[in-house]
Amino acid sequence: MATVRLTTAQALVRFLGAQYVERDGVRARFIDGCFGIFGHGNVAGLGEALLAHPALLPYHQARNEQGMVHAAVGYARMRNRLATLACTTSIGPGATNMVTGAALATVNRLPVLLLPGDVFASHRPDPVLQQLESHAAGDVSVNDCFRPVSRYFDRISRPEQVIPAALQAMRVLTSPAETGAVTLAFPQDVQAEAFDCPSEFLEERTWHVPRAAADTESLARAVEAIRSARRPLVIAGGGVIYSEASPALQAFCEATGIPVGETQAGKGSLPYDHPSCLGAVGATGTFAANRVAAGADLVIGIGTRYSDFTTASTTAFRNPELRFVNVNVADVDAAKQSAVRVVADARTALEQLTAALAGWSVDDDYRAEAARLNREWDAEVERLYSLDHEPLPAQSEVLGAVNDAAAPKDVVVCAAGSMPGDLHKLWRTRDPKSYHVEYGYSCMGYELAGGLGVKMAAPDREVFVMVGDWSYLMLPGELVTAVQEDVKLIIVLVDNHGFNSIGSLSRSVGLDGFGTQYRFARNGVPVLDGDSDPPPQLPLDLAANAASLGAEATRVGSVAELRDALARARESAKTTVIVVEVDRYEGVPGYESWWDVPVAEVSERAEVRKARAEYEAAKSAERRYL
Ligand SMILES: Cc1ncc(C[n+]2csc(CCOP(=O)(O)OP(=O)(O)O)c2C)c(N)n1
Ligand SMILES: [Mg+2]
Repeated sequence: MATVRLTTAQALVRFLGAQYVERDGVRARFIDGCFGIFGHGNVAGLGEALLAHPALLPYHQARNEQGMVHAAVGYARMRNRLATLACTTSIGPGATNMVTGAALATVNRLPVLLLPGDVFASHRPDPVLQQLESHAAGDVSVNDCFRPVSRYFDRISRPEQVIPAALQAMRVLTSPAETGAVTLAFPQDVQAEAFDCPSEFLEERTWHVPRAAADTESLARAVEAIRSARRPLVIAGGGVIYSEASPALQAFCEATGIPVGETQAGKGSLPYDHPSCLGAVGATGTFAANRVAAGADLVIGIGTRYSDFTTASTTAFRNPELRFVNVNVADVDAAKQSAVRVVADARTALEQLTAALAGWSVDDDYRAEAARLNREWDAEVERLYSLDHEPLPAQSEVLGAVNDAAAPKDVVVCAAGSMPGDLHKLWRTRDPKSYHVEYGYSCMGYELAGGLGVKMAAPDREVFVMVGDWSYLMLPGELVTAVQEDVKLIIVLVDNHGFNSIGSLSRSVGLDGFGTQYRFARNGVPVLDGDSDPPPQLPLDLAANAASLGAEATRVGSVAELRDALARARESAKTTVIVVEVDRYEGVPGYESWWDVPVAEVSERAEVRKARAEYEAAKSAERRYL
């Protein structure tokens, strides 16, 4: 067998650069590049290999290891999990900075390949700088933190071990059912060590992504459940988008008249103005979807994990006769809610269901009810887009202005705070890839970095990043990366001087917004929220901050100015940050839904006791779907 003398790091880089993915006859490179921040643990080993192979695995510099994983996640999601980026770090803090990103990827079922440097496999110079010394185990390093947040974890302790580790990594990354973060911890001495690498390992390899069909009996059970339902409802999750199943879903809805509620990851499965589209479902849902959900006798979950936001903490579906059919590539999701389990690709299963149900439809009244609710909901969106609130605009008007500025294929990116819920309800989505809200982990700091990855994956689309003031402050550094990489973003920084989201939540549980606004200390004593004499705001200038990081930055004082600034940002080739202040108390209401956040059972505060009584009443509506 032919071999080549390579370092372990060179072998891995050459392997990764030769991996292809194929689905529906379309074949493309899988690992399109490698983000990295160098330190000891990767500068000499992987650094040398990346320098030697710039075409195989283009290197991108980042500011923060967490941010670069977010960028890789944004990239992978935009590419429907058919491509991603690798991330390499030094040992110790560089490595553990990626743990949050790994969890985010795994929770959202998005493929990223993480290559944290690790301590010497030989243990000769222990303890090296940044090494954790365990008193009880010689084989533990901080990288063991990656185990619970990775779909696959291995530590490459000998050069030849890179072969099975890399093959397993690719298997998991390209499996629609298993994908998430894959971590190959890479001891620094092993990276630099040479071995006789089999040439075959380095040859091009194609990973075929299957479209599993439903087996005959599962399909028959699902068809039987649908035929006997009077008020069925589809819940479209991220799986619909990743499977590129929107046309199949639309055909299914048009043939059967079954309406659709969308999860955060599934939003955009149907265009917002399609008569079967009821929009967002669950805790951040529309009245259209939530009313239909409450009475549905059959819920057909397609590509959804049924998070508590989707089920409104198990209160969304209230029909006593309720049953579930779940179509999912992952058995773990298909089996939820004691459903009729259809383990299959979303697009394939929808085509099978449409064919098997030919000639069957819900009754005309139900079909008309969905179409009417779709229009009534859009009237509510229009109302909230044009509140003309003064003196500061409402957040919903800001979303309306951005929605107007975005072309159908442009992408909105968001992750945490009050905007994800408002976007879920209000964003008029016209293309399946135009809505990118990370709400599996809802990680503050994802917005800018994730948006960077989205734009790298889809340079032809404008990317509008919606970020709250506090999320911005958590991880602004990737703005520098966007400027440096010449990746254009339009960032709308919505400033309400603190946590609108958790502020409202805090007030709703009787805590008066405690700890959710920026506050001075007065005479050395921190001033608590709820103080009747609020101290002055901190002297923050977020536009100046963004400008100092290289963006074109501007502060606008009204929705009209925002519209002008958005038009200019579209024209510009550069990354723009538009700071807009909104009224923190002018929120979008909830629509016939609830979210379970436990309230203190005993408290000296009367407001808390009142909130607890309301909590107990609402909680009594929670159900088990057995
Ligand atoms: C990393 C991280 N820490 C904490 C939270 C909990 N959390 C959710 S929203 C939020 C406040 C967000 O503030 P901001 O970005 O200003 O958005 P706003 O709520 O004002 O819309 C916090 C602390 C989180 N989601 N992510
Ligand atoms: Mg805020």
